[in-house]
Amino acid sequence: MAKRYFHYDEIASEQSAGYTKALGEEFVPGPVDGEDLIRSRTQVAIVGAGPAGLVLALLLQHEGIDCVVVERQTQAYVETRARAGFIEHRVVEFLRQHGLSEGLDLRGVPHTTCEFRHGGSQYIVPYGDLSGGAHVVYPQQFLVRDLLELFTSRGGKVLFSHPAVKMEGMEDNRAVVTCVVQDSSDSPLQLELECDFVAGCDGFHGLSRTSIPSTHVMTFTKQYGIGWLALLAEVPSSMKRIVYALHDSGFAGQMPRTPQVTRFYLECLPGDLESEWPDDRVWRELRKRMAIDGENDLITGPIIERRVLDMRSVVTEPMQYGNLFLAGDAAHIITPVGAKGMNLAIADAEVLARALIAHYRKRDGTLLREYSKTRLPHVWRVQEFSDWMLRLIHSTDGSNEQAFSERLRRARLERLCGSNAYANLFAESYVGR
Ligand code: RFL
Repeated sequence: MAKRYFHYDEIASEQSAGYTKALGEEFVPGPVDGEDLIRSRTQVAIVGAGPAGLVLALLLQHEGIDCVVVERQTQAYVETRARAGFIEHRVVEFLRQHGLSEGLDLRGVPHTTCEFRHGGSQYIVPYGDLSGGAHVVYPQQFLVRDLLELFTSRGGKVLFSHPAVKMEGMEDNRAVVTCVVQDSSDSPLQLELECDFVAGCDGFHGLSRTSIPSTHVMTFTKQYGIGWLALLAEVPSSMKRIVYALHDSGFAGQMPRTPQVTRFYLECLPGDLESEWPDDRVWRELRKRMAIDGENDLITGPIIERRVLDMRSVVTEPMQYGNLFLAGDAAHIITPVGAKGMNLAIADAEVLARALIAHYRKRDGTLLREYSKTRLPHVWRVQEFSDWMLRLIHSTDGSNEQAFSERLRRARLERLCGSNAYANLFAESYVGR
């Protein structure tokens, strides 16, 4: 049966009313496993409305390049998913240059100092002065909301509740992304999105990376055998700076988020269940591990989120396959130790956008061909820094030689506070200059 083609504008504008009802006799149901089918076309299909996908979408939109974002989750889910908070100096500058920083400039808080606590001593590192840069603390969900609002207010279309379920034709210039339309009707509808390019910005559990034949990619993985209990508490930050506490019982950290909400981390066993960490145990461990000379100034309050994370890092090489380009967590994940994941995702989107713009505006495909080669050295530099930091703040290095590791940690901290060259290198990598 012949299939009718729709521009995504027609689909998106009718989305709230439900496709079936809105398009009525306008579309011809196709015989795809008994499901209805709609076809549409765009230049760049962006899979995933996280930081990578939305930054890419805005940069392409600015250049008049047609793109459509398909997102598995609902808008409400995407706009409230709390994860990152530290935005690197270079990324802040980039967002400003492109007019994407209004909310961040209004509500973000610059941070320039961090503190390590070890054996009753405090080691304060003024990384801002050392590097001439600053982090801005601005929760990821706020940034995502800002980017979404900008993109849609300029006419951009994001198809929420549209999980991509199939990607084909990337190797022979006939890329098609198939999504299932999750509406309330009984018969599910499929959307086939034909495009020149697919930007796989769908995070670590997305479809893009796994759509590349295994013969064409290498995946490098490091499992650290360490767990972190990631917590969000409805309390103001007790200490106004970022704190990394190195303790015999394990690492504890405090990362400011908003005046009312603070993120804490507690090292735990990788397989721990959240239920094994009730509030009183969490606060007891945080108090103990963050104390200086038995004293601490921790403000306690309701814990609004707790999640056990496995410390692991993964890099996929290359970050492209035919006309499919991976960006952000879809291509690499990094332990949250150095607060780098979202920053890498935005940096990928920046480079990919530049390459796509050169392709469409100058008919020059060089940057696209070299996308992976351009990004991977930066990705590995950041992985190296995160790995260094992870070894600094955890006593478990898998060697059973705990006492030796302890002394190494102290030596590292003393150099960090005693050697300008050492501290400068840390500050530059940490702040992302
Ligand atoms: P995201 O944000 O995961 O977005 C991917 C989007 O793709 C959608 N998706 C699909 N859509 C359509 N079809 C499919 N088949 C799909 N499959 C998935 C998903 O629903 C989602 O909306 O990836 P992106 O854009 O690459 O951004 C990466 C960042 O989110 C991530 O690296 C950071 O959150 C990591 N991270 C931190 N990064 C920092 O730079 N600074 C930090 O301070 C920081 N803190 C953190 C973090 C991550 C954490 N967790 C939870 C792992 C703290 C934590 C606790």
